[in-house]
Amino acid sequence: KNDASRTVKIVLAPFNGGQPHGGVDLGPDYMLKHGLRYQIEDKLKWKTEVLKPLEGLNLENLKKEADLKEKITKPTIKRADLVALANKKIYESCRDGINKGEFQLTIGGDHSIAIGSVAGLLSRHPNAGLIWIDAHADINTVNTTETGNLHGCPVSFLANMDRKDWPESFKWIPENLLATDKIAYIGLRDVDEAEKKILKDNNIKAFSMYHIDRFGINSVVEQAIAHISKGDKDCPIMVSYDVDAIDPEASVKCTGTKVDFGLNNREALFLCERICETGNVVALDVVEVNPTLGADEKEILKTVAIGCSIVRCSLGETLL
Ligand code: B3U
Ligand code: MN
Ligand code: MN
Repeated sequence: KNDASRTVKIVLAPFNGGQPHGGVDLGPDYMLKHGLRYQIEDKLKWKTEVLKPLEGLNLENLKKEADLKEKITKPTIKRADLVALANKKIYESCRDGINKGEFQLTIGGDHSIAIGSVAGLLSRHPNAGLIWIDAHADINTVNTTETGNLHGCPVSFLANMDRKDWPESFKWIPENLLATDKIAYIGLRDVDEAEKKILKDNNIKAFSMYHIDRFGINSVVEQAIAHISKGDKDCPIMVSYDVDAIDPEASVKCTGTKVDFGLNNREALFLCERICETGNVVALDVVEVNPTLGADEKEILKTVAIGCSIVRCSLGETLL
């Protein structure tokens, strides 16, 4: 259980190399400037510590070098070695820098950073289940990706798919990390054909917006928790939350791949409240907040604010 020590280790992952836009690396800064640490400490009474696994890497330079090289080589996956390197650092921080009773909060960055955060969490909690909240399934493999953007692929790396075709630089990822029956998706509505086949072939539990309309968010989250916990009432839970799961009109306009008809604001936070209520949440990612994609201050504030709300609701903030 995570409330023994009530310490949140905040892992800053200001990484944008898994997708084409700049600016998503500013997510952690904006959320911290919005008062995230104060909210966790003063309102919710958790201690916080900050880890910076990417400090000292000149990410922008490394990205430029990779892009220059890839203009000629045109590889099927973009900036692979850079994504692998950044994630290895995040993985090592999460594995070695966080104790078993502490809460792991990783702030992205694009969703490729979940390769490191989830791998790190699973090295401390091997039986944890993963709830992936997203408009996208992010389960393209190195062979199926159409865009070459690695933020569309993290789940395939975690689940060891097409490993024989991985670049050497990803081989630090442990082999038996995440079983496909320990994953549940919520919020899907923009899934590639190849991804649909992967979900089907592997019988992966996935709740799209259709299922939320059909059964309601409460039933969906209940089914997701039950599926990943497999009858273990103490099963540790990690939530990887891509803010593009939330409807752009509702609050999230500042994100790289907006998809209409998503979660409303209450559904978005109810998920966190209900999963937290199990007492089993050990880790959370909040990713794809891109403050540079806002038309004005108000749009930026709305996206950043709901990112912070996701954190608070996952740490036990309640309405009453
Ligand atoms: N499935 C597409 C699009 C995408 C995935 N994740 C985001 N966009 N944010 C891809 O690029 O793999
Ligand atoms: Mn995602
Ligand atoms: Mn997404």
